[in-house]
Amino acid sequence: MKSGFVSLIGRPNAGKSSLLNRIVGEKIAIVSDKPQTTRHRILGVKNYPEGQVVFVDTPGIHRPLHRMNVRMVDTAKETLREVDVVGVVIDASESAGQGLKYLLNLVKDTDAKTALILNKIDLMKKHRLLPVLDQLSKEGDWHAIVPVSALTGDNIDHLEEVLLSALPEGEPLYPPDYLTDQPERTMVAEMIREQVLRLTRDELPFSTAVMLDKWEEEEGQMLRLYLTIFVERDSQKPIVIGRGGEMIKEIGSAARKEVQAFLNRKVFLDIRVAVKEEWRENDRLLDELGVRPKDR
Ligand SMILES: Nc1nc2c(ncn2[C@@H]2O[C@H](COP(=O)(O)OP(=O)(O)OP(=O)(O)O)[C@@H](O)[C@H]2O)c(=O)[nH]1
Ligand SMILES: [Mg+2]
Repeated sequence: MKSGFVSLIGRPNAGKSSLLNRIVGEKIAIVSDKPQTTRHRILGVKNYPEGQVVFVDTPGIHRPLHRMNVRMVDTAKETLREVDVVGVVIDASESAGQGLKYLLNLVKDTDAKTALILNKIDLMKKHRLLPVLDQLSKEGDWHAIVPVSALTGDNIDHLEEVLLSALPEGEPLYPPDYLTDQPERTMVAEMIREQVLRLTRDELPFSTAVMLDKWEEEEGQMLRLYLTIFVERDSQKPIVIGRGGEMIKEIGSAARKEVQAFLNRKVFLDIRVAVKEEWRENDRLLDELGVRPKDR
């Protein structure tokens, strides 16, 4: 039997979380078209007849401008020392820049095996993929190079085979029914944040956080969940609330559908919006939000 950890590391928006969800077959990580969506490490476990793979989704590697972002990038970097295989996820349809160079350099220092995962091939013509593949093959000591599409599922089976076979021999690390390390409460707060990301623009996606304040369960009553959406400035509050409360209503009703399907029961969401200046620099709040400090 094979078993071990495979991290998914890469630039923001490369499709790491989409890939994790696709592989484990459940939506355990939120996804958005805005960069810096994932803020903490997320485990997803998959069992195969030949063994068990523990996938580790990480925040995108970027130049951090706030304490929150330093924590995010540290979280991702730490996994380089903790896993058996590092899956470097790259958006193959995007042209290479300084950020990619930084990432590839970082990965050179790991003792783990490295696999290059070229994602979003559905966006590319084959003749455009070949030169990208050729170029990147020289930029690392790759155990394997696998083009995939997390969106369509193209070549994902092959990717899983490659990653599983790269792991050491060992017994499963988690019980067979274990899917993720994320508590239900975190998943719920993330579902609300996903809707905020989907429905808002400009700086708002970066400067909002969602906290679950209370989980109220009373005999014979609908489950009531109280949440706060934090923004950084007074001027951002009306954007999240919307004219006549339309935006917050839309966020709430879309999130409620997701939460109800996830918890498999009827839920009442009580969402408020609060201003917390410079929360991205606030260590205590970041701890509470689960954006892990370095010395966790
Ligand atoms: N066309 C296409 N889009 C994809 C694919 N994989 C992911 N996406 C899209 O790319 C965007 C980013 O996806 P995420 O999975 O959130 O990316 P990520 O790497 O986890 O991003 P961060 O958490 O911000 O680091 C979303 O809009 C996805 O729908 C793919 O294979 N093809
Ligand atoms: Mg992500």
